[in-house]
Amino acid sequence: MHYVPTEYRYRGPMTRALITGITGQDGAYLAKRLYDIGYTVAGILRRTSVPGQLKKLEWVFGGKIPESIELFYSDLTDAPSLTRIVHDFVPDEVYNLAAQSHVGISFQSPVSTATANALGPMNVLEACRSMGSDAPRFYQASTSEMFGKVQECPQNEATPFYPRSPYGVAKLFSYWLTVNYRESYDLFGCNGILFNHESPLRGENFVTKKITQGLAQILKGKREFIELGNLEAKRDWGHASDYVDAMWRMMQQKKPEDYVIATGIQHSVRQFCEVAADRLNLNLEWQGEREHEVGYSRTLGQTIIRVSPQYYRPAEVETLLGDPRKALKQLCWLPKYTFETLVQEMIDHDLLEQSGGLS
Ligand code: F7E
Repeated sequence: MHYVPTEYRYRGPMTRALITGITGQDGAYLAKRLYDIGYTVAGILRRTSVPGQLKKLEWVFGGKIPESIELFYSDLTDAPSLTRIVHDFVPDEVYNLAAQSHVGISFQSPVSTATANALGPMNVLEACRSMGSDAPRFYQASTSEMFGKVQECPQNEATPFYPRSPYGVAKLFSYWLTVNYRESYDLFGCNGILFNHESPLRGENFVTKKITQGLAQILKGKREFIELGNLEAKRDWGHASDYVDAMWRMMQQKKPEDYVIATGIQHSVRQFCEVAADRLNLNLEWQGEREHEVGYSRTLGQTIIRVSPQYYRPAEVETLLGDPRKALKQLCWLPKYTFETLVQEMIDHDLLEQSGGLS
């Protein structure tokens, strides 16, 4: 499954990778992946007063983060400190995963979203460029949100962009900046245009985790119902561990290019609810219409899903479906997870957590 042709440029166990956003879902999976194949891994994290910032990273390493993984405090808006870290650590590869990643919140907080998601990557790129001939390879976490109001279906690397949120607009800036640094300075910069990717480590305010965690809590009698927004939105959902493997593969290519990473299969939020509820034998039945619609569990004899317009977005991305053929062919990338195994893994994890089986 993870076959890598020998002509791929893998520089051996001395390779050094710096990951911004190492404490997030993708950062944690990528750190584990690179560590496992012998990289020296370092990460950048932001100082926060909220405890548990390292939880995801600890989870992927089975409880304890290896001591060899160096963690630097910085921020994508702190250009001098980013430059210092790049000069001190001297990475071969930089993965820029840090971002304000919630699309809905970007409408409420557009300036901080643009600062982190547009100016942030510029600071990281500048830090890389300042290394001159020792400049590391650079990966930018680009996103299917750039397709927004989709101009064709499915979306591939040539599909015109039409972002629909401050998040998508800011990410478009970084996408083009990466292309521009590649063309202007011969920097090895590539964009992974990743469609939605989930896992047990997904943040609690993204729809998939909200559903799997919420339904597990309902089953354990810890809450009555969950509230969701647009049930008709369609997404191409994959698993984060498969997607970080694609990130690494594009960084081993001879030439830097941009790749769509997706499964090529689409489901609606409604279907996600149905598959998740089915795994828990909740016998979900939809009743009513629009904001009066509810999901009723015949097993529990109660309403478990309500629709709340507070989760509607000012401009919605109704449908996303990726065409991953370039990645399949050039990167020999093949996802291991299906939609069903992804939902199952998230449900299993959240059920165990709600039963007190995970600390
Ligand atoms: O929403 C709808 C919502 O917040 C998915 C990020 O990783 O993927 C993610 O962005 C859909 C939207 O992800 C609720 O309106 C319904 O249509 O899980 P989400 P997203 O916005 O697609 C892309 C590729 C990224 O790059 C982003 O960083 O679900 N939806 N009800 C809801 N969404 C949320 N969050 N909460 C609800 O209650």
